[in-house]
Amino acid sequence: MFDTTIAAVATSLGTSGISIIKISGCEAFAICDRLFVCPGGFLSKDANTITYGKIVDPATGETVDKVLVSKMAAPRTYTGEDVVEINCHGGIVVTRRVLQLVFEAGAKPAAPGEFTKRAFINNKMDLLEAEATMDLIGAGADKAAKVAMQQLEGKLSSRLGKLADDIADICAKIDLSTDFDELDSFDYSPEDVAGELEPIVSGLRELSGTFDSGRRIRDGLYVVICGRPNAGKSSLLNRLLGEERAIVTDIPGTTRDTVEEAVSLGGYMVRFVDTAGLRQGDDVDLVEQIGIDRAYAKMEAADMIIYMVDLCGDLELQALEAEETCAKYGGDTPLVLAANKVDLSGQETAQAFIDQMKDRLQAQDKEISAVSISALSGTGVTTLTDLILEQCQADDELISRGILVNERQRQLVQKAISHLDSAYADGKAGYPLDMLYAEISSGAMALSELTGRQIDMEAIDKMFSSFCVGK
Ligand SMILES: Nc1nc2c(ncn2[C@@H]2O[C@H](COP(=O)(O)OP(=O)(O)O)[C@@H](O)[C@H]2O)c(=O)[nH]1
Ligand SMILES: [Mg+2]
Repeated sequence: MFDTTIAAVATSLGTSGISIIKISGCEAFAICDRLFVCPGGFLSKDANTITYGKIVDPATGETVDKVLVSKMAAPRTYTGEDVVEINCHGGIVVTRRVLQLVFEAGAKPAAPGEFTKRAFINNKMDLLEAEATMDLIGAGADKAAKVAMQQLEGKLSSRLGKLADDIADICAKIDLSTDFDELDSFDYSPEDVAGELEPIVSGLRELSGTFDSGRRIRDGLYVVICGRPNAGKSSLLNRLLGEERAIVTDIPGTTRDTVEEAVSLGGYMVRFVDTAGLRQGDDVDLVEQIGIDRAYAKMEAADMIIYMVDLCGDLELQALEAEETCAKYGGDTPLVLAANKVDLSGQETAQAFIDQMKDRLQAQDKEISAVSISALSGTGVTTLTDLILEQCQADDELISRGILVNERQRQLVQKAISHLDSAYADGKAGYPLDMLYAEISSGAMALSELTGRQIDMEAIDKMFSSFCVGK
């Protein structure tokens, strides 16, 4: 339990119907009582009730606002402490004044994520649920919110909990079999341990395999649009966003830096990157060259590359460059060829180019998707977005069983796998049980760190500091 009482605005500060000021800690009720005036007094109210009254500045007697106040008593609250929520009017000035009075009455300003940190420390949720709370708030698309909600409901925690129980079971059996005081000594061989570890390791591997889907859903699919200057990259970005975000002109080299924007497509978040046109030669000045280098760096990091071709431009040159791009960046990254300006070239030219490109790339054992589009009129853009969505589709059944969504989770699962894998190999080789025990405990420790059952305070502080104030 903490001895300070904290407060913050839980809603975003702006002009709205109401703002909520949240107070949590052992002094929450007393602090509220110093400025909240209601019939019978706030302290006399039952827990889990809402009371109408006035916020009055104790120093001047001036009424600051008419409010509704919720009183929630420990331990059945979000933080596990006494909690008060003041619903005041949602103006910036009035909200700040009420908050200021709460501070003057004894509350300390809450640090980012401090309410959730207290909830974690008071065992109201594990670390995975705390992360999910922030992910739900930050979700940029439906699927991301859905995954966060599954995690918040404990899907990942219970999946991990089951594996952790199985590991604890093995450790208990090793304990029993190495306990020579027991009359009925328990017969448990290193091979038995290996046999029981096998399904656990494969369960963790399966879980680790969900990270790519989880990351794409939570952070968005990273799609880089590249191609020669004037191919229509910025026009495509604008069409996908439904707004004039990037500057479009017929002057080659207009886009000099990368432009990134996220959109929700079919419930998934997709982060599109428009890049400087790829070209070489004396016309390229220093600034444009920096933009081109950035474009290559983005292509390295991409989950998917859209290579745009100007059907009215030099087709052979672009075919060669598309081949180069595919060879260099298209290894594991899916590449879509978008043959643009079909409104000018006509469908026949577009199709002939696409067929030729597919043949040429197939000769190099590369399969690509290709579509003819007009970034100007919108023709073919839905086919293109369908191809993009194929990359994010994650099976709903997979999501419902709990998936990994961030680097912290991935690293700890990897760590657990590597320890348990060593124990498995040692068991197969018939090494002594106490040797296996050390590896298995390290594996179990990594899983405890994941849920936060065993984690040092410094790591906790670091994690919560990236959360938002008021949650
Ligand atoms: N007719 C036609 N013009 C297009 C199309 N896409 C882009 N443009 C034009 O091509 C020029 C270059 O477009 P822009 O999007 O700036 O190309 P970027 O250099 O690849 O970003 C502009 O004048 C656009 O209006 C298209 O599908 N059809
Ligand atoms: Mg551009």
